Amino acid sequence: MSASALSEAVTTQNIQPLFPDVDWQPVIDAIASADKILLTTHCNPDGDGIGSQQAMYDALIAMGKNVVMHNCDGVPRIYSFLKYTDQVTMGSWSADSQDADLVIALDCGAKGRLGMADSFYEGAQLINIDHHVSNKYFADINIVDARYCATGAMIFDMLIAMDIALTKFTASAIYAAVLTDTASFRLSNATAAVYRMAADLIDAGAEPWPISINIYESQPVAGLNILKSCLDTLELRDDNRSAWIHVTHDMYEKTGADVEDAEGLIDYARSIDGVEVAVFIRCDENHEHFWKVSFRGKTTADVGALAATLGGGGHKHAAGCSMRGSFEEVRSAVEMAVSQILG
Ligand SMILES: [Mn+2]
Repeated sequence: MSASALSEAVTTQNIQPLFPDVDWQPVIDAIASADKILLTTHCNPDGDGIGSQQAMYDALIAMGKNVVMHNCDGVPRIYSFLKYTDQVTMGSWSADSQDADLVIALDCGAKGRLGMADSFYEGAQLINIDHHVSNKYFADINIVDARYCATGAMIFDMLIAMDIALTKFTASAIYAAVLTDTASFRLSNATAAVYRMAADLIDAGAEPWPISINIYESQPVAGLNILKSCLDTLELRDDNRSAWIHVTHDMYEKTGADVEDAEGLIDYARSIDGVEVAVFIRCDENHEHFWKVSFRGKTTADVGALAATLGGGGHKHAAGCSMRGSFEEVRSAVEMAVSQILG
């Protein structure tokens, strides 16, 4: 493709969707008849939630739609390079200030995970576009398909179904979503079709290296300092098939790091030879007795099922739950659950 062609939006006419059997018509119709559309994603949004929201926002405003974005939590710093992230409002929002007639929830498995009061959705049609196998089908229209590696990949297919041209920005936002949900195209969800989609996104102007630099190579020093203290907590259990790390409140204070800096540390635990399940227990920054527990599975272990036994959810290879109590209490409950699935 010539450089001049890259400066323009790329038509999706010759691009293959990942799953042509998905029926996007209900979403297309709802968008066509909506006056004001609100795009939202789950609490503690990740690259897939933010990337999907950004891509969809870009495509919908290009159609001349009135679109707003609102999430319960802020956009992580590493995704702030996506240009419309400054348009995302956050926090709890009173029902009367929410006047969209169509709310689209992206990458979110359950209504509660959106973090809004029920009254927030009153008077609006709700659409749920998601790839979590544990999805609760909580909306009026549910496009839920666990074959997709990322919700961003679903947006890719939706735009093709809508015959909307891929702009450089839309392609970049989808690329960021897919890059993060496939752990840089390394997980088993990174199929040949996903690589072909990535190539289509690059043809449309997405630039892999600058996107990677923004997401993975722009850490504050505090991020490396929390990595140092976190790796000091590394322990192996279950005949070296589970690897455990944690971050306590104290460690945030000593390093000056925050929850965002601790994202991704679990990958170090999974990277150990022979480890099937990685566990990362981290303290909430503001509540010493609130803990977020993340799980990563390598081959056969289903950490989504594991997290479900602890009241959480997720995918086979990536899942999590929230727990309350002292570190010792949380740790021993999780140890029991992990030992059980590694039986
Ligand atoms: Mn996702």
